[in-house]
Amino acid sequence: MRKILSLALLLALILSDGWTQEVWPGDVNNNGKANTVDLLFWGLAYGAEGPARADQNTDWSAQPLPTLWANNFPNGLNFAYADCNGDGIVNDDDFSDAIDDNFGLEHPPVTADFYANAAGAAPRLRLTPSATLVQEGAMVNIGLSIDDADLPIADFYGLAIKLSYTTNLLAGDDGPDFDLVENSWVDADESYVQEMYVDDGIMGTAELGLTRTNQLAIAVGSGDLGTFSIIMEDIIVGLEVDTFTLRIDSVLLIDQHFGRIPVIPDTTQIIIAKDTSKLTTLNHNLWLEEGDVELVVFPNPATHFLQISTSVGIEQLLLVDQLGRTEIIVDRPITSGNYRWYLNDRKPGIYWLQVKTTVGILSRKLVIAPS
Ligand SMILES: [Ca+2]
Ligand SMILES: [Ca+2]
Repeated sequence: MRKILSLALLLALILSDGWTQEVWPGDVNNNGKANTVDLLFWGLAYGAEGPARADQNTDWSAQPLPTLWANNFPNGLNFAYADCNGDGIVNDDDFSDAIDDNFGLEHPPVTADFYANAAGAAPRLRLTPSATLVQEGAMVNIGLSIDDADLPIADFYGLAIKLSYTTNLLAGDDGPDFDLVENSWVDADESYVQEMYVDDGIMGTAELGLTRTNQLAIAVGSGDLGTFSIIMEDIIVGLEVDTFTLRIDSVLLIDQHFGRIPVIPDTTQIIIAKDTSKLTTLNHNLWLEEGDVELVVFPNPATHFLQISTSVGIEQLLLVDQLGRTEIIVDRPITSGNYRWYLNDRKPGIYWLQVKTTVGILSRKLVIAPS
């Protein structure tokens, strides 16, 4: 009997709100996960006050919802969800003790965060590296900015992005650092702006959140939002060059009413070389992936000769052995077509062909077999 009653009660609770009547501290949008999108909701509710919870803590567990607050988010969710620690006010403690502390934790089912990536004519997030070709061990800064030349954003309130990057190429197995630009257009009115940046160097992922807190939007201005900084570690023996990629996978930019403004994300690549002087003749410092161009190397394994069939021009062809020793095979531009080189008496073993084409660099593993 008691079980039937509690089921009926649960059903009534679900029907009354359309969702569960529990607060998970840090999951402000109640989608099952604490992340930087919750920071955006927190920013909209910042400063609001309402009934406190009976049990005030920030443990990652279901907390009974208090009496509903006077305000709701535009999606209908009550502001009480933004009071993560349950003390009756939405302030910095809710961010630092719950959203930040419980970042990444989930209580399934996890539903969508509704990122709004754009394609075509839309404002654009830009990743601008200080260099695209560096020596191993070098430090590179990558500026993050919004380019709204095509479509000005008059109503910036907050931004949340998810990033991914190449693992194993950064010093200390760490992710990129991020520094927010101080006194930028984001807080041109000197309002309080909260930033949140979390990276996972093992997974190669990071999230950045940025929100205003005064319920007033601001127009996007010129200049960087912030800077990612990375130190390129030594590349592995056997490789002449390697490529670090930083990619914005998802972006959510909102106005002060949680209107989503679609934005085009960006990707940047930085080539790390043992000896950059060998690569400076490149027209495009772009690391090609398999399938980007038609370039066939055969036979492989090779014995007496090597034949290359290419659909694009080649500027330089390097043969790199497993100790990283490099030999230039072709040092002047050749056009598309079929070419043959004799291997003469090169030592059998595993090599890499570094092919600098007119559209980018690619690498092919090559085995030279005993003849
Ligand atoms: Ca959430
Ligand atoms: Ca609070």
